Amino acid sequence: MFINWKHREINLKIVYYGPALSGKTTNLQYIHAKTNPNIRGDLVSLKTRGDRTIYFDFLQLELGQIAGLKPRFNLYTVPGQVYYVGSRKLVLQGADGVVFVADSQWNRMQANTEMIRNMEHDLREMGHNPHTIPLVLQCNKRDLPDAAPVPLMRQQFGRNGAPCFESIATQGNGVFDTLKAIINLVVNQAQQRI
Ligand SMILES: Nc1nc2c(ncn2[C@@H]2O[C@H](COP(=O)(O)OP(=O)(O)O)[C@@H](O)[C@H]2O)c(=O)[nH]1
Ligand SMILES: [Mg+2]
Repeated sequence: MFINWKHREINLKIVYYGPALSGKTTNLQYIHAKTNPNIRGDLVSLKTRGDRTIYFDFLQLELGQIAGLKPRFNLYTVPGQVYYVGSRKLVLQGADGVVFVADSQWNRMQANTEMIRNMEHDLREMGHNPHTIPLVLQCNKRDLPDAAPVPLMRQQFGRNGAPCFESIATQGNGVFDTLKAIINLVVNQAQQRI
């Protein structure tokens, strides 16, 4: 959370985290396609090459008000590939909330499990408490025939009481339900901290 008192803006960071190809970028593409251009910026996909590769997607939304301040929600995705561990940590830095995009296909359960572990580890390393940071679970790719049951996924990848949504990001199903849920959690926590 970063407040610019001069401009009365509050910047909030939401990170879409999950294994490679689970549908994180597709979520942002759908949000970008369906929101009014007056309240959103461009969808930017960045790949920087230096001594370190930083790779993520970024989309900014301006919605509503919090305590008289104008909130800007900065949505990021992390790259899921194993070798982008540095990017994932950097993107998680300062996160106000996380959406874990799980891939529902049976053969991706191991990848989901590994990424949940990475997420908890990276959150701790970046100074967050993985048990209290606002978190929403999205079970994506529900259209595929080999999708694992949602209760099982919720048990494996969800946190106690964390909202869980089924989605088909390519069709937009569940994308805004997920976004609204994480925004609600993040706004509630921000209001308590201001
Ligand atoms: N069948 C199906 N494919 C999806 C769904 N969501 C994303 N995809 C596809 O999965 C692939 C990876 O998606 P992408 O958003 O790039 O994954 P990322 O690596 O998590 O950013 C793409 O080919 C998407 O079209 C879904 O709900 N159902
Ligand atoms: Mg991506």
